[in-house]
Amino acid sequence: QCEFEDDRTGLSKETIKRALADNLFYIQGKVPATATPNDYYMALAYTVRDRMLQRWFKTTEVYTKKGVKVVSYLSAEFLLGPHLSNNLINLGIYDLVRQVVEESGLDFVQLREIEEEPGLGNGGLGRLAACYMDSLSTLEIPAIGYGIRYEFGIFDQEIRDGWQVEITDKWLHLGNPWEIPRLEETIEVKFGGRTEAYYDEKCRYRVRWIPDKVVKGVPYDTPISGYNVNTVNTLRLWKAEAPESFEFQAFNVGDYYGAVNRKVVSENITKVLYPNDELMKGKELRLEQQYFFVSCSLQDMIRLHLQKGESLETFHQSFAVQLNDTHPSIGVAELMRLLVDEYEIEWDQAWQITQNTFGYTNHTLLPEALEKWTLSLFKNLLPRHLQIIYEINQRFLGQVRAKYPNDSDRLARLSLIDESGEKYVRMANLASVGSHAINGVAALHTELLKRDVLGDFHELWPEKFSNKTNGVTPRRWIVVSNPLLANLITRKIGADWISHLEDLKQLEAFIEDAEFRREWRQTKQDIKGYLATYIKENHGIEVNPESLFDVQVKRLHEYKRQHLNVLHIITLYKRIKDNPNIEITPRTFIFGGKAAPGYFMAKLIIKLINSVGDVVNNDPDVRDRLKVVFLPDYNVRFGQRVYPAADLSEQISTAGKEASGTGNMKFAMNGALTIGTLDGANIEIREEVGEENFFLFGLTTEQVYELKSKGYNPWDYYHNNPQLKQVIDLISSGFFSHGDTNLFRPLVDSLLYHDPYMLFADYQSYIDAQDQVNQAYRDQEHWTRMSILNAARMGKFSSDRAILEYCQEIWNAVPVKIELEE
Ligand code: DL6
Repeated sequence: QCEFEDDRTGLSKETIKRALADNLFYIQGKVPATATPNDYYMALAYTVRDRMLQRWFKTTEVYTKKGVKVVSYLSAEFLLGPHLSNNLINLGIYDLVRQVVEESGLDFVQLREIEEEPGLGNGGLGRLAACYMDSLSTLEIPAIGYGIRYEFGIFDQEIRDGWQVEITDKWLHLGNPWEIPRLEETIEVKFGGRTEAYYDEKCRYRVRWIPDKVVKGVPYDTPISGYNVNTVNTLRLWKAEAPESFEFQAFNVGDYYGAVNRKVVSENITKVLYPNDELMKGKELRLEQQYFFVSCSLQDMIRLHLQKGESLETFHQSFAVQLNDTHPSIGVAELMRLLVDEYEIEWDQAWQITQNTFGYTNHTLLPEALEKWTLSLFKNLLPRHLQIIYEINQRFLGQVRAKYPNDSDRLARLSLIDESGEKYVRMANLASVGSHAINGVAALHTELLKRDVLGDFHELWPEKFSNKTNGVTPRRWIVVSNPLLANLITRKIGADWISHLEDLKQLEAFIEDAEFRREWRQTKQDIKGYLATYIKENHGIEVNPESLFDVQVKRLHEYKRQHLNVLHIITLYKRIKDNPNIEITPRTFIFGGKAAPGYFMAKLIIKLINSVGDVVNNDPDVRDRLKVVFLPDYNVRFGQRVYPAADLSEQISTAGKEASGTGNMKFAMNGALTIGTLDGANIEIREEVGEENFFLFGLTTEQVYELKSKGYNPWDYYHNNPQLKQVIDLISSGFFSHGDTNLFRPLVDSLLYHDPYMLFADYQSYIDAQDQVNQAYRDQEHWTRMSILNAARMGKFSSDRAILEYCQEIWNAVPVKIELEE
């Protein structure tokens, strides 16, 4: 036993206090007299990171020594959220560190809130990647996440005069204490130029790529801790830099400006995250980003594999590479290029290795989100890859022809090249052909993938397809976000549920315990109170914490139908105006979410929410029974505040459009009830929690298809439903726009003339379900029972369950225990 603990690893209060002061002085270069709160935050973050480093180092050492199979999660987005609290929880030192900070005379909450969150993602897909990294570490699965270190993440959103305004997200401006650059592991990536055929010394036909640009990829590593285990995996994000030697000496002598400009252009690759979540725009820089991070990552994996002293024939035994949607799917052609051109492996063998390596997860059915690149763009940027894709395609279509002779339509659909008009490379086809496993992210989504989007591939290779319903991590989404509820649950059933979420079932045993129900209700009430205070302090709006908190937070999109929610608000408002003394369940409608900057209709929906809010919130007839708040800049941190406070979770997308949803899971885990359609994971949530504990409405996917094919006419609904007509007419009349009848016309016209997401068809059923919600909320005892049952039955939706399924059914990966004393 040492007399003194090591300052970097010790866990006694005194040691942590000393470490904090030490890091303030030696890393931040400050003394208390000059230190800012940010300096203290940085010192605190380094103190916590120090306590992860030994585990991190040990984890890497064990993986290397044992030569284990590693899951490599390739994702253009990782929406991590703040690190500090999450790491404190995972290390089991949250309360201790909080105490030390406070005993040092500092405000822990203030320091915690200073952290800039790394918003390196748009929404669901990026956040899922972050949850999966947490689960991989918690389950002790050797894993590495590969992505892009965007200098500017998802924009910050401000609301001015009801409209969204985008502000650059400068998350790195005060430094990032959680990452470590590994300059010595820099990798070179080629772009552009041409290819050249030649015969090698053994007279074999080969191709070499002569690029016109080389960019350096510098890895920045972030430790990803697991809960209650020693495993600390790595998230490796690549930053683009220009190689000085190439730019300044050989090519640009005398052209200083040109050389600097080329440097700037190279470094642009990782400057900014594209802010579209479900819209593919064929921008060259985006393809550059994708290829850049994928090439860096595959070269990195090959380097690690070769370091083991193994040949590349066993590469797929070292790495299971998962493609998080098609964004990294150029990896299929890149691995082939590396194996065939650079390591001189025969095509057939290289193809086998490639297919055995990759798995592909699809996250969307929306046609506008499916990635494709024009041939000309592809040829300019990646000329060798285009040749490889042609070769893959030719061989693949040969197989298809053999199986389905004389079926040219099928051939055209399956081809990696879309030749129906301008020619494109289809990335979903490339990912499907190059992977041994393809999955959707909820049961319905997988069925629709198999039937429609990837129907021909499913017919060809049914065995490749499986479903992996999404999940979310209970560490961040209950323990970090909702400590009050987490403590109540732990007091009742112990703490095992945090890593075995199915244990929440044990709460059902207490459903008849009136005292437990009272505590549950009180907890929710307290959290709603905090949110109400936050809204008042930050946005100046008074909300009643006793009212039903009805929350819809997610990206703004017509298919997610935030405007259907608005139609309901106006319906209630109209009822009050027609009968001011009507008995109505008081509600606070809370919205949050960003619209893609170029998505006019989504931005108009934000304006509509704010405009309706202005009227409703200020009308004395309403007497505060309804409140509408749009909270700007919805992000992970804000999610942590709002999920725990919700009574009602709005999951109201048109059936067949939302691949899964994960917000739906976070709400229910925190005891909110769902009003939702039979879409995405809502279906499975309803199955788990019981139909009596879920407010269902709307058309099914089949009914949506059927109605569309029969010829859907929104006017019929408008004319036949006086309530709906009044609501629409009120918007059209300029009532919510100071008499301006043009402002919302594009939205109203879209509904009246097209209604692509069938709001009118679902309107009445939605209103009826909302009326049931009102009734149910009045019986607080009953509501509390339903709330408890929702949380208790959410075990399935832990990301731990999802990751275990991936490990067993796709990756063939097993846990590796990390012992610190080995
Ligand atoms: O799988 C994660 C998440 C799903 O829960 C959402 O339903 C889905 O919309 C989202 N998809 C995207 C689109 N990106 N692409 N491609 O974020 O994935």
